[in-house]
Amino acid sequence: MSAPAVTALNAQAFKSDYKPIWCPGCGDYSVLSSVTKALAALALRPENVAVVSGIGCSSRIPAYTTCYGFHGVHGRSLPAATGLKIARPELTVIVASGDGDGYSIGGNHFLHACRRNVDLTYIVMDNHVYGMTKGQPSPTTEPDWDSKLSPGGTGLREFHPLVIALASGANFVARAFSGDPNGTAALLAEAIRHPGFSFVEVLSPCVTFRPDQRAWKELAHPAPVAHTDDPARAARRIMTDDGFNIGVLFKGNRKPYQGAVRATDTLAALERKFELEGA
Ligand SMILES: Cc1ncc(C[n+]2csc(CCOP(=O)(O)OP(=O)(O)O)c2C)c(N)n1
Ligand code: SF4
Repeated sequence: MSAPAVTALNAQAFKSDYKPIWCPGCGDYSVLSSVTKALAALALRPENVAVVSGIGCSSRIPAYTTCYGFHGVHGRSLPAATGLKIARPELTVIVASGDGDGYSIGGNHFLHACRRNVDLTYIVMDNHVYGMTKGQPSPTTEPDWDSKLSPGGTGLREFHPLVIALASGANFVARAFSGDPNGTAALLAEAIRHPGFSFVEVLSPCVTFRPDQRAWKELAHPAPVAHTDDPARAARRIMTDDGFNIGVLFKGNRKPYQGAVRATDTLAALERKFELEGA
């Protein structure tokens, strides 16, 4: 007897019954919608996908999907996701973060995740601020952004995540804008399909602490040139662009790292191997 046909799911099937508690107008609503559209477009199923995050408004995403989820420790989403993908290579693993979670406390893990090139899709919802903890500057905050918590601005130069990802070995680098949910969904689907570590920086405004980011609607524009497979060329372009070029900027050919776990290592055998004496 042939196996019953599996019907493709629509984006709604990837949304859980939990109602997001983001502020009205937050860009993260749209990113959630793009993630679910991308999963539907790839004809994936929730039981074959895991969404892993740290802490922050943006990191709430796993609970809002019907996929497996892990809402972990601030800045530590990437090591958790790396372990999961190595242990369960058949799963599609998506990692969600914010600029605070991913570039401040999680900055070290970001570098090494790029270097390891495990097959993950890393989405950073960048709003240039710590939203959840009420508006502190983050590594991508402009040096002259004046606020109650940073009077006169920090005076510190911004971190350049896309170039740092390229220098560290990421295999796919793209920039998206939450104001274009269909374009973002298409970029995410391409990132998920691409083998290795795919990094998608999504400009996702924090309407509460950065109302000035409403202007991003007018600033975002398609990247004027097609992506390259040369990381140095991509880095030069990104260093000199206006920060609002949207699209795939780099696609590499590095072989993904698959870990040293052998197919014959069952979970039970691994547990026995690491059992503590006398436990
Ligand atoms: C170890 C630890 N340090 C600090 C915090 C406090 N904290 C929670 S979320 C956050 C920053 C979140 O900013 P971001 O990642 O940019 O996400 P957003 O809320 O803007 O989406 C901080 C500092 C924490 N939860 N755990
Ligand atoms: S504080 Fe900012 S990032 Fe957090 S939910 Fe509100 S608008 Fe979104």
